[in-house]
Amino acid sequence: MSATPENLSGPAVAETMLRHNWHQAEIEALFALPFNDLLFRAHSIHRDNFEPNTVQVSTLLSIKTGACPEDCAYCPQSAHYNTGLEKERLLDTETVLAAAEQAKKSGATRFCMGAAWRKLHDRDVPAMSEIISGVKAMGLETCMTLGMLTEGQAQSLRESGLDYYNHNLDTSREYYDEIISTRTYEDRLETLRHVRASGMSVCSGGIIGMGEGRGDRAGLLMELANQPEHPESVPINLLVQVEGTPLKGVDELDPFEFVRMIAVARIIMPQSQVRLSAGRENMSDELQAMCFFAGANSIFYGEKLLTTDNPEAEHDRELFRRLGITAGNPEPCSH
Ligand code: SAM
Ligand code: DTB
Ligand code: SF4
Repeated sequence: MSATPENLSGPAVAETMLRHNWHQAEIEALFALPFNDLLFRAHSIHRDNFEPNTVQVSTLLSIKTGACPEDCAYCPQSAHYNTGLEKERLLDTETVLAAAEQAKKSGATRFCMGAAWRKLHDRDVPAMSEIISGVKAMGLETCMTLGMLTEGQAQSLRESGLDYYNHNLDTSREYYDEIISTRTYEDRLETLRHVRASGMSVCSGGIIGMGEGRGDRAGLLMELANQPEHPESVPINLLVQVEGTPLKGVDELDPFEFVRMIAVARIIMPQSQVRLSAGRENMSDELQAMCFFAGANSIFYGEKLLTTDNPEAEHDRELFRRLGITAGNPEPCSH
C-alpha cells in the first residue's frame, strides 16, 4: 500500500494517547524515519493537540550570575572554567521586577529567572517569594531555575505562586558522566519529583550538540517521556559553545538532527510545550521555521538568554509575521 496522507495520519491519531513506557529502540526508530515521514507524523500530532500557529514566548533573566560550584561542561557560569564572565550577586527585587515589566511590554507571557546555584538555600527562599509575587502581580506566568530543591522548598515556591520550575536532565543517563561530575542523574530526578509533588508545572529538557550520539538524544527523550507525567514544558537547547568551557570546539550538530529531535519530542510528548530553546542565534530563519513545523511551540524571546545572546526581539516579531505565527499560550486541545 502506498503512503497517503490518510493512512499516514492513522498512527498520528493513535499516538496522541499519552504513553509513559517508551523503549529506546522505538524512539531510535522514530529518529531513523525518512525526514519527510518524521516531519509529517510530528506535524499531524502537533495539529491534533495544539493550535499550530501559536507559539508561547518566555523571557529569561539571570538573577544571580556566575561562580557556580558545579562543573557542567557546557556552562559559562561554572566556577571550574575561565570564561571571562562578570560574576554578579543576587539581583535586588526592584531590578528583577523592572526587567519583568519590560519583558511584559515587549510581549512575553512568561518570565523565567535563573540562578547559577547548585541548589537553593533556605535563606534565599524569602527573596524568591517576594520576586515571584511581584512578577505574578504583573499578570505574567512565572518560572524559576535555581538548581536542586528539597520537597519543602518546592512547596514554598509553589505557595508563593511559582507556576513552572525548570530543571533539565540535560542528556541521557549514559552520557551524563561525560558532562557533569558534581551531581548525579538521580539528584536531578529527585528534584523533578519534588517539583511535581508540589503541584507546580515541570519544565525539563536538555541540550544536544554536546558530542553525544543519536542513542543519547533518544535516551534523553525516553527519560522525559517515561516520567509518571510528561513535563508540561520541554526545552530543547542546542549547545551554545562558549570559549573557556570544555565543550568549546566540539563537532557541530547536523541541523536536520536538531529538527528530528524536536519532531520526536513532539511525537512522544504530544501535549507538552516543546521549546526551541538556546542556540537560535546560530540558526537560520528557515531552520527555525522547520522546527515550528516539526512541533516546537515555545521560544525564549529577548536579546539575552542567561549570559549569551539570543536573536533581537524585533527579528523574532518579524519572523512570526512572515510565518503567520501568533505569540500566545498554546493550550493542548482535543478536537
Ligand atoms: N544552575 C541551575 C541548574 O543548572 O539547574 C539553573 C541554571 S542553568 C544555566 C539552566 C540550564 O541552562 C542548564 O540545565 C542547561 O540545560 C542550560 N544551559 C546552560 N549553558 C548552556 C549552553 N552553553 N548551551 C545550551 N544550554 C545551556
Ligand atoms: C533552558 O533549558 N535553557 C535556558 C533556561 N532553561 C534556563 C538557559 C539557556 C542558557 C544558555 C547559556 C547562557 O546564556 O548562559
Ligand atoms: Fe551551575 Fe547550572 Fe551552569 Fe551547571 S548549568 S554550572 S548548575 S549554573
